[in-house]
Amino acid sequence: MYPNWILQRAYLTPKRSALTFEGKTWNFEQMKDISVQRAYQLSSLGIEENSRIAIIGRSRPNLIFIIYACMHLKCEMVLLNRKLAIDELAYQIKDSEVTYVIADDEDLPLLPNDINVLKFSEVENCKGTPIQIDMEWSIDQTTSIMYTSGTTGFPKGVRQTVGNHQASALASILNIGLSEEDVWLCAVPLFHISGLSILIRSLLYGNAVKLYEKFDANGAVDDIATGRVTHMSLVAVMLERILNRLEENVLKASPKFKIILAGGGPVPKDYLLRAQKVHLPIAQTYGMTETSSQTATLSNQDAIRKLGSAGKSLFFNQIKIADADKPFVEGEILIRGPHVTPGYIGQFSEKSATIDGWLHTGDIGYLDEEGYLYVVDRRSDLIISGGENIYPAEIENVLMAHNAIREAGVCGMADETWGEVPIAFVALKNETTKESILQYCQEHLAKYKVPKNIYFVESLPRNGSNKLMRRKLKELL
Ligand code: S0N
Ligand code: AMP
Ligand code: MG
Ligand code: MG
Ligand code: MG
Repeated sequence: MYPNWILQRAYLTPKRSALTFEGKTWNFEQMKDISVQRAYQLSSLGIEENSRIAIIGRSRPNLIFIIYACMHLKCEMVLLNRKLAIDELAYQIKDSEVTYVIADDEDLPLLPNDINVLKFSEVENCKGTPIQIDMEWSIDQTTSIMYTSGTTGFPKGVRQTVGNHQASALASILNIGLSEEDVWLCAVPLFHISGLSILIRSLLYGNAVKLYEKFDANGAVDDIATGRVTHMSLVAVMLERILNRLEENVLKASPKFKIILAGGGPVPKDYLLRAQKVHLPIAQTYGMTETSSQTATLSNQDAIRKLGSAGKSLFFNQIKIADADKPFVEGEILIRGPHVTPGYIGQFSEKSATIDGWLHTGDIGYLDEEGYLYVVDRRSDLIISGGENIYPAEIENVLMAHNAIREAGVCGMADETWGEVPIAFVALKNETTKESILQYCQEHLAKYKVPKNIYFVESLPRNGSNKLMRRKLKELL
């Protein structure tokens, strides 16, 4: 058994800063008091211990209080991506069989009608009867569940356990180091592991988190240049915006600023070189929802010597390349370690996440002679736009449901702003317009998944067994 992270942290360092948001600060004792109160309130409103619930909300302190309250109740929390369309959220809510969706009042319009919703305001205004809060958690207990898209177009709910999160946070700190004054800037969504892992590290380490409701490059540059924050997690698009601001204003990172953890997709080498010039230390990292964040990380000292590498695996983790018996041979990246998910929920609950203990990522890479990982290609057809994953099949499924479309194929296209964006090729059976198709996509897909362009074609490239050859789509342009 392991201690309830929130109670243990409040016991160890009650007066240390835990969270700052828009000029207001909470220490760990206050975080505990508020979250315990919210747990009483949730319980009075019918949220049972160990039940599975979903949470949706803006990145604001009240979202964190609800998340911590659900941890006290040992609920399995499905963290919903608030950028998704109603159909996409409805699928996750149904697949996960949650008893309730606990929702920021502001997010009610995002949700389908036929579900049990508890509004943040209802929880906050409820009287709440004290209950016994468990001091101990078991290592196999599921803390969080995040949906991640798959090749079939049907997202899978990935379990992240107490043990996964602890192993991840410990491996991270053994690599990065820790001091009492550390402040981690969180401007990535809490519904992604990039964001949630910042909160969990804070509970385990006792360091403060500075939370932004939305990423704001000017604010981040100010915090980095003055040294008000020491760490930040981001994706390449955010780094680019920060570099532009630093360069435009002839600013440098404060010597107090320690590290940017850059992940969620490849970081262009040019950004790493630009970062050196403005004294911005960067650690490129390779990780995923299935590994509760980082698996391998490149230290800033190696940033130029091993330009483009995602570094070495962290202490408890192992990486190997399938069927590669020597360095520089490319193959599928396999991962093993205590941070790897035990599996999925819902319709994929029977599917094993690992084979012989190894997570088969689908990503292609190689290890160099010193054991540094290079990710050369991502898992089958995955498009990453600004750190959000998109599988062509999700978009193709929606397009095929349009009454004028006979066949549809989607692929990624390099994009200045987002790294990559989806584009679609369609063959029609009835007359329609591009506008009508885009309108239809907007109704059924998250905005970042709506194809940036639709091309009308006679037919799609297929192989002998009639399978769509997505890699040939671009040749139609
Ligand atoms: C890049 C972000 C911040 C962009 O959002 P922004 O600028 O706030 O946009 P909005 O104002 O909301 O909207 C403006 C218009 O832009 C469109 N839009 C927004 N985002 C995207 C997007 N990603 N792609 C395409 N279009 C987008 C809006 O639709 C809107 O359009 P219009 O004007 O038409 O209305 C935002 O996208 C963001 O926060 N991205 C990051 C998400 C993220 O965190 N991804 C990582 C997921 N992976 C993991 O968590 C595993 C890896 C990991 O753990 C990790 C990752 C990074 C760092 C560290 C780690 C770690 O290991 O710890
Ligand atoms: P997600 O689970 O949504 O975070 O997506 C994880 C996927 O992002 C991985 O399987 C990779 O395809 C990709 N990815 C993450 N980090 C990197 C990196 N450093 N370089 C290249 N691709 C990455
Ligand atoms: Mg109990
Ligand atoms: Mg994902
Ligand atoms: Mg946004």
